[in-house]
Amino acid sequence: LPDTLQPLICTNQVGYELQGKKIAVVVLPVSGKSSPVHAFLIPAEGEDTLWEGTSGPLATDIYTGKSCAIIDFSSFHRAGKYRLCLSTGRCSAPFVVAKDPYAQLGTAVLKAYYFLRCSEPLLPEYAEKWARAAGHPDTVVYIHPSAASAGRPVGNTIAAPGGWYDAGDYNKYIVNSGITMATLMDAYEDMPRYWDTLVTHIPETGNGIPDILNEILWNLRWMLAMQDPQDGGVYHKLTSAEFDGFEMPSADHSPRFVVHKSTAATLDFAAVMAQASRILQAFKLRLPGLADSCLHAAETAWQWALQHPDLIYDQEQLNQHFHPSITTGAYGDRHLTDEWCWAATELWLTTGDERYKSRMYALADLQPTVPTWSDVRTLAYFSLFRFQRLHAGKYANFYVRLQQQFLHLADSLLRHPFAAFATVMGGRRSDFVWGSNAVAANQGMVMLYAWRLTHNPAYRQAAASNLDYLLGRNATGYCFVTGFGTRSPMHPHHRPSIADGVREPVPGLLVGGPNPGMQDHCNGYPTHAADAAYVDDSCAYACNEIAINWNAPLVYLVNMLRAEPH
Ligand code: 9MR
Repeated sequence: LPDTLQPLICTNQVGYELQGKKIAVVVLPVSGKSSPVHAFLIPAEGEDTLWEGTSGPLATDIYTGKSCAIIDFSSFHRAGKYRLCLSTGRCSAPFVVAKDPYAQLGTAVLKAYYFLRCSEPLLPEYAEKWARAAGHPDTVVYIHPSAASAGRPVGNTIAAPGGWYDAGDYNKYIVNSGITMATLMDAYEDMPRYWDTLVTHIPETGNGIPDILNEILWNLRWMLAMQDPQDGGVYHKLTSAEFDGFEMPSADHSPRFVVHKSTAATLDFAAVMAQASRILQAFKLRLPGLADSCLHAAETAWQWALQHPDLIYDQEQLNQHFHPSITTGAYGDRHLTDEWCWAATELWLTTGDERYKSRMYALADLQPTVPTWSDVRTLAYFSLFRFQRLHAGKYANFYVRLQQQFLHLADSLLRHPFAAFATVMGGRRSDFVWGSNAVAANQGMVMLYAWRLTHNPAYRQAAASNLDYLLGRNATGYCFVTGFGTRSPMHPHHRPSIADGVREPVPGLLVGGPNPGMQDHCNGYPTHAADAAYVDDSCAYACNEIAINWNAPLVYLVNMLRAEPH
């Protein structure tokens, strides 16, 4: 039979935790089939049947209409490498069942940030075959708008080197750095000891600071340079006027600009700096002055925001008035209540200063949501839950209310799973947006916080179901992390991966995932069905790009599951 007429056996291609739920989904090529499916496990090398079982009644994938059979082999508890087979003789690719199946993955998804570093050469010692020359020194960056002479900008400049490229493009955006940094710092603050032993082999390794913080510091220093020391406001982004071609970083010499101070960027910056300041307190000897500088940066940013409470980044409008036109990512956000709450909360947690209280209290009127770059309210919840002990006395009621609201969000996700794949992800059509894979990872994070608050194992299981989704138990049959699993993206929309002449893409990167919006108009999408609208093609930036804010919740999810095994 041709492949399209064969059942698709979807497993977590990286592997299953020995003590965890073990589910595979068989997607049948036809719809409306209802007799259960029989499956059995065999060793990767061998024929003996080690486990066999039958699915329950088939469920319909509400997006594709296909019939799905859920094979639950959780009762199988032997570590090893296996294949799951059907009575037709068709088998899955080999996958492992292990006590600690995500050790390499947990490291690689963090190491991915090293590969995204701007202004620094990636040395073969650390980057292996993906070594490359430095690009974009960003030591001379024009303050937009700027006049031009002989085709080059002229005017005032700042230096803002370093940081990570945002995604498959070579620009650096404060708003998106904000949520990314917070998520990585959450991972650090929620499991500080875990990171003592996780080494990513980067130039800073061994300097007495855990590598996750070393990597965070690389972007933190860039962010600090994006603040105007004169007034405390923060530039929205550092960018070329247009997206660059598909070339290596070192080949791009187009002029770079910092563009428009915005309230969203400044508040996100304030939140990040406040959180960084309290983390870096513990490293004062190795990083003298840095914790204090971060706090000062946070407070001056907050003051600027008070004076400019609603300076929205509206790229189209700016382009009507200023030159050159800027057509790169906008990260324009018109609703700033959540940014205010988040910045106020982080500043309050770090300083204890009651000035931030009223803005933080506004959280009580905002229902928690799954975080995205434009909606950061739940980042405030995450930090508040981490420092519960501070909520005695007059804060007790506020805290109890937030906890109820938060568990309401977690329960609503739990109550509406995607039945065909038994994952939280996909339970709502609206899960399939640009960057849907980050929705899955962020839902996983929400579930892990709910688990830590209640110790109810159903939440941990739900988080793991979304990791299974990302690693292959989904309608596309792809493991969405480059370099992992048996079928993973080979052509992500990531300029170095396209231009470096190396067959394998840079590893450890989570691609955007199914997105029926298909805004890239790339040919080759197999379907409009929300959960299967994915194509592994570098032109498909709406589903196959990579981005710092998508990897970060995966760093959290994978490593928290490792840090807190069953
Ligand atoms: O992740 C962003 C997504 O939510 C937006 O819908 C999309 C269109 O504005 O932009 C995405 O972010 C991209 C950014 O604008 C530029 N760098 C690449 C980002 C990932 O595609």
